[in-house]
Amino acid sequence: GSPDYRDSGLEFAPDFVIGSATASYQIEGAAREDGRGPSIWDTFSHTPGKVWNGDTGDVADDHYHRWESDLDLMAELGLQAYRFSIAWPRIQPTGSGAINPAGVAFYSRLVDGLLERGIRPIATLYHWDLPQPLEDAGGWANRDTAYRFAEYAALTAEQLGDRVHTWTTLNEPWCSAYLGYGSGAHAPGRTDGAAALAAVHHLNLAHGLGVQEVRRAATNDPDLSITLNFHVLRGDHDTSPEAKRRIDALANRAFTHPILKGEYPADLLEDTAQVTDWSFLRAGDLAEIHQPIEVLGVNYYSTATVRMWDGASPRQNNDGHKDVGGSPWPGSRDVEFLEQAGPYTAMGWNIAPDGLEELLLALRDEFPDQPLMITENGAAFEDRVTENEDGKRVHDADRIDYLNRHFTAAHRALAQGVDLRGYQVWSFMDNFEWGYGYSKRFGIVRIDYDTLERIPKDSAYWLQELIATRRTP
Ligand code: GBH
Repeated sequence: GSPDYRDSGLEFAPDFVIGSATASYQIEGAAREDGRGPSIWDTFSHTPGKVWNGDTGDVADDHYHRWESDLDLMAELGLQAYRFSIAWPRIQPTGSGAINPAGVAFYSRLVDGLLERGIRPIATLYHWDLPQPLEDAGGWANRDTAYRFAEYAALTAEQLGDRVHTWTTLNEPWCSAYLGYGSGAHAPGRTDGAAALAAVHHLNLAHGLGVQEVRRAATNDPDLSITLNFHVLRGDHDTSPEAKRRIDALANRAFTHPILKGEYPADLLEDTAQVTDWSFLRAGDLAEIHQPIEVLGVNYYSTATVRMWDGASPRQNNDGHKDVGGSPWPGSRDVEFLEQAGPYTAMGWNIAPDGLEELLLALRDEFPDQPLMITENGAAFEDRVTENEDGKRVHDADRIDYLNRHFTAAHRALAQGVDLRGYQVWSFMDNFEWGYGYSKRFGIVRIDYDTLERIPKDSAYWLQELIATRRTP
């Protein structure tokens, strides 16, 4: 039975699922092997000027070949769960049509390997690697992509649905829509606010259709979920309430309301009326999107502080991601993102564990019956390797401190009655950090990119002890 968190000190219940997360394009490599087709991230990373240092996911951590020893390491660390993503272009190399058996076989081996080691598989169907032919047909701005996703979800659940425990349809559709089609910082690198909002809707539709397909095809009493990256908003200027309302609508409620309530917020439609007429929203869509889910996945890293730009003073834009010209805020480009108090991670993101507690409580208040899971939390820091007769070590005290503070914040939420089911640390190992290439390291396991050697950092042993003892060390 579950302990009463109000009496438990810093104890985490045995069924509070603690593990770690990765994503296919960030770790697998083997980009052209076993029939994998090209994705928008292959195209984007091979386009000069898009990714730091020209880095690509061609080799990445070579997890595609090293999966077995990677699973051994996860087992050694005692992970209760492993959250990974499935590369759509390995399952359907062109994004439609028959499955590619070699691609399915890789994930089938991976899932079996996890189960053999007693690690719960949490599979994400889409962590941003859209098959390139679907982008050539309009990508997420094209309604047809949602139907293609539903077909892919069905085929995949038919293959793996007898063994996977938890299915996540999409990872952070905010990033797919607004960074992919609005700001252009992510693949496919488009800068069109109307396309970004169409993408929001088609991603929501893909989620709803995908949930229905997986529920039909999976036989292992599946938990269905979606993972969202929430914007936790701060600001005490006169115009901060207006700025918070706008960003909350675009970033948070644009997803939570259709998915969990079956409606788009009226203020979102008004705020974006100059950008699009929302004619992509068709009768019946909201009913398709509004499907019950067992778990809402929460990714949390940082907060944002906002106010409305006065149009005169130099505009601040510290919204924590690469500014590459376009805007991720269609209809609300006049929101100013202010510099925030430190300390900061190597990404320049402010460290604010209280924001996690605040977010979990706010979600509980708005969606009281919806179980939650932290599907990503973690930090990039400049790690340093030391070596002595016992071997190589990475003393990442800053990452341990970050995780300790955030696990403690999650525990405070548990103690206030939040139905939080688990916590997946981002990331199991250093990997391709999207536009930042290999320059930013989020792993609890270090990757030596010359030898591809894996070196568990001190934070990995810290997590091992937390999982074993159920208390932060
Ligand atoms: C996640 O995205 C991704 O799922 C994962 O693949 C990635 O490697 C990982 O996180 C680390 O970046 O408003 O202050 O939070 C992160 C999504 C969204 C986080 C925008 C930063 C802006 C700054 N990002 N957000 S803030």
